[in-house]
Amino acid sequence: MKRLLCLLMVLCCLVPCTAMARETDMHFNWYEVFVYSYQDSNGDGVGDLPGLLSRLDYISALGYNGLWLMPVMPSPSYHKYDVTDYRAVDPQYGTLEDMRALVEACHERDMRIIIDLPVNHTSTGHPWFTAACEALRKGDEGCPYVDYYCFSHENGSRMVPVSGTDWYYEEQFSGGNMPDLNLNSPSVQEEIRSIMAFWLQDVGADGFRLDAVTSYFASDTERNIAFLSWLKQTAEELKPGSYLVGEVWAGLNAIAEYYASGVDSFFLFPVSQAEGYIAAALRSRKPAAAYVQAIDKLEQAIPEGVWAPFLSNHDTGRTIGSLQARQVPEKAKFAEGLLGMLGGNAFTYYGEEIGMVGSGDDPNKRLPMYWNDTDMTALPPGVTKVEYAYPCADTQIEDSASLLNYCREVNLARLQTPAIARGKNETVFSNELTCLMRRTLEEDMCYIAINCSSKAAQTVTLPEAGLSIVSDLETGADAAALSGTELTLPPYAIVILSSD
Ligand SMILES: [Ca+2]
Ligand SMILES: [Ca+2]
Repeated sequence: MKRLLCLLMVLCCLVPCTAMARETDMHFNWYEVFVYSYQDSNGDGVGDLPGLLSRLDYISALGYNGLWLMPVMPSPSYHKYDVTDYRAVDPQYGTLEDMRALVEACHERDMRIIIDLPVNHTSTGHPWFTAACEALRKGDEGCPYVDYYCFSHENGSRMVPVSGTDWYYEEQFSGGNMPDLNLNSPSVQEEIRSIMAFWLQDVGADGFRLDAVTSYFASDTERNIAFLSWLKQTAEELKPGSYLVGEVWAGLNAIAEYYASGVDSFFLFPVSQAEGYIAAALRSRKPAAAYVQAIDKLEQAIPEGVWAPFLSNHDTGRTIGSLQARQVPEKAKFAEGLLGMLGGNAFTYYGEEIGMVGSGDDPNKRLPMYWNDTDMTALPPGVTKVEYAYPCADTQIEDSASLLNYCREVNLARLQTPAIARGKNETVFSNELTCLMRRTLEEDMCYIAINCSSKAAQTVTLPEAGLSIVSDLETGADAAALSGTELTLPPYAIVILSSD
C-alpha cells in the first residue's frame, strides 16, 4: 500500500510537470549553426563542437535559447547532408563525448538543442548502400539492404545506374551520391526509430530538423504527411516534448497542409528572402498594411501549430543582400524586429545578427562566422566570393547601436513577454505606415505598436489608458514617447506595451 501511495505521489508530481513543460517549451528563439564555419578549437581551421561550446555564452547572451545544428554525423561532404553513419559525430567536428558535453552545456543554460536529421537519402558511402550494391552485383536480390533503397530495373529522370548491374537507384537530389532511402521498408523505419532513440535518449538532444520532407515520397504529399505523423509519434514516445521542425520549401498553402502531420513546425519560406513577406513589406509603399496582411495570411493558413518564420538559412541568400541593406543598417535591424513580432518560433541563421553577406553558390552562404579579423575558420570548399559588409561580432558587441545588440533586444523582448510569440493575435488598427496589434496569452496581454516609416516619426492612439512601455525596439537614436494614450514612435520603431 505504501509503495502504491509513493508511486501515485510520484505520478501526480510528474504528470503536471510534463504537461506544463510541453505547453510552455515550444516557443523559442532558435539559432541555426553551420558547425564547420562557426568556431575552430584545435587549429585545423574547421569549426567543431568544442569550438561551438566555447561560443555558447555568446549565443545565450543574445537571447537565443534554441540551437539547431546542421548535420553533425559522419559524411564525405563539407555540408554533411549525405550521411555515412547515423549514430556518430563526424571526426572533423569532434566526438560523441563532445556532442554530449554540448548538449549538457545547452541544458545548463536553459537552451534546447536540435540536430538536422536527413533521412530522405544517405551517402553512397553509407555501408547500407555499398552492401546493397555489392549484393546486386552478385545477383543476391534477397540481401536485406537491397530493400533499404529504391532500386528498379526501370530508368528515369531521377534514376542512377548501379555500375556492373542492370539496376538503377532513385536519387531526388542530383549528383549521384545521395541515394534515396526506401522509407516504406519496415527495416528502414526500424533503423530511423533507433537513430532517433540514440539522439534523443542516449545523447539527449531535444528534437530534430527534418530535411527535405517533400522528397520522402516524391510528389506524394499524403504519404509524406503520414510518414511525418509517424516520426512525430515516434519522437513523442521516445522523448515527450521533443520539437520537430520540417523543411517544406514551397508556398504557404503547401506548407500549411503539412501541419496535419502533427509535426510541431514547418519553416515559413514565404516569409524569407528577397521576395518574402518581410522584404516585400519593406519595399511596399504601404509597409504596415502589407505586414498586417502577411500575419492575416499566416493565421488563415496555419491557425494551429507553431509557426517557424525566418529571413534566411544555409540555402538562401543572406538578409542584408535581399533587403539591399548594406548601407542601411536600420533596415536590417527593423527586418529582424518584424520577424520577431510575427509570432511563433523565429529562426536566425548564424551571422545574420551581425549582418553577414552571402549569395550565389551555396558555400558563399556558409562563410566563416566573422568574430574578428584573426579568429575565424577556414573557408568551406567552393567559396567564390568572400566579403563582410558590417563590423565583426567583437566590435558589434561593444556598440549598443549595433545590429547585434538590436537582435538581442528583440530576443529579450520575446522572452520577457511570451504573448509576443505565443499569444492570439488581433489587429487593433493598421494604416499605410503604422499598425497596432494586441496579443493575448491566457491572462497576459500586450500591444505591439509599429512604425514602418523609414523617415518620419508617427503617433498612434492606444485603445486604453494605463499602458506602459515594456520594450522599446529602436533602430535609430530616438526613443518612443508615451503621453496618456498618445504613443509617438520614431522611424522604423517597434514598441511593446502592457498594462502593468
Ligand atoms: Ca577544428
Ligand atoms: Ca525519397
